[in-house]
Amino acid sequence: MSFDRFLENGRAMILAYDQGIEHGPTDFTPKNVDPNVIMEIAEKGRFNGIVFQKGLAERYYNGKVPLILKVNGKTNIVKGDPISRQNCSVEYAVSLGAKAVGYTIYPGSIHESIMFQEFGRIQEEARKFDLAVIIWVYPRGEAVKDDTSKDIVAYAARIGLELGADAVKIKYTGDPVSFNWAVKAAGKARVLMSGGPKAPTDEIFLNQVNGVLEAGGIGLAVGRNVWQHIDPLKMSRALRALVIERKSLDEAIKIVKE
Ligand code: FBP
Repeated sequence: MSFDRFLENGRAMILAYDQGIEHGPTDFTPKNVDPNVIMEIAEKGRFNGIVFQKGLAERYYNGKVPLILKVNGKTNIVKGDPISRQNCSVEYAVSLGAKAVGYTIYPGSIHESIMFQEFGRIQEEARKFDLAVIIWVYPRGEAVKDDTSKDIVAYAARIGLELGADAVKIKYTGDPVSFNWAVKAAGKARVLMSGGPKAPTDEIFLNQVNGVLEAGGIGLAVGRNVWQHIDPLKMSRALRALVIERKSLDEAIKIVKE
């Protein structure tokens, strides 16, 4: 299957950089606001993929790391039940060098059916081009009270499988036992952890990643915990040790503290 090209030793570490549209430049420093800096972290940090929106891919993608083209996005300016619509065709993603497309759906939003339908079309087009399909599944909206509960995260994972994604990017529940239910629900779809705001300490973040791996997840697709780190390449090395080289949590923590 086309997602295999993102795997190394059965695992994957993917660098996400679509926060500029989702949150605005508030996430950035004068350094990491420059997409070239992120491209370099992805390359030197030996990530298995980088996530860009179309505009960044056109101007900054250098082909050194497999590209995952995010084909929808929204801002956080609009309030209420979220909806995120397609902003780039699959064909254009291919022309930019993408090896996968990414799409976010918000189950629980009153607009979920629009996103489900749109994703369905994108998924089928991606198959024609032999592109992998990664779905960000973020339960949101009035009805969603706790988006990291065991049941809602497992539901998110299952939706990704049912809709035909090769990999689902979901939030961590907080412990490996409950997260394992999401991994089971995802079936043959691979499970990637979504990052969230920078964790208070490196230990906390690496512990979360370790929990995901223990639960059967194959890795992570995160941004802020890497490129907001004081030493992004050091964090990348720690992640590589833990995720790809299957070293212990203690060894990964040692690397980041070196
Ligand atoms: P982070 O690791 O920085 O949280 O990135 C993961 C991600 O899914 C991004 O791809 C996306 O831009 C962002 O989170 C969306 O965050 P949210 O919808 O929670 O504000």
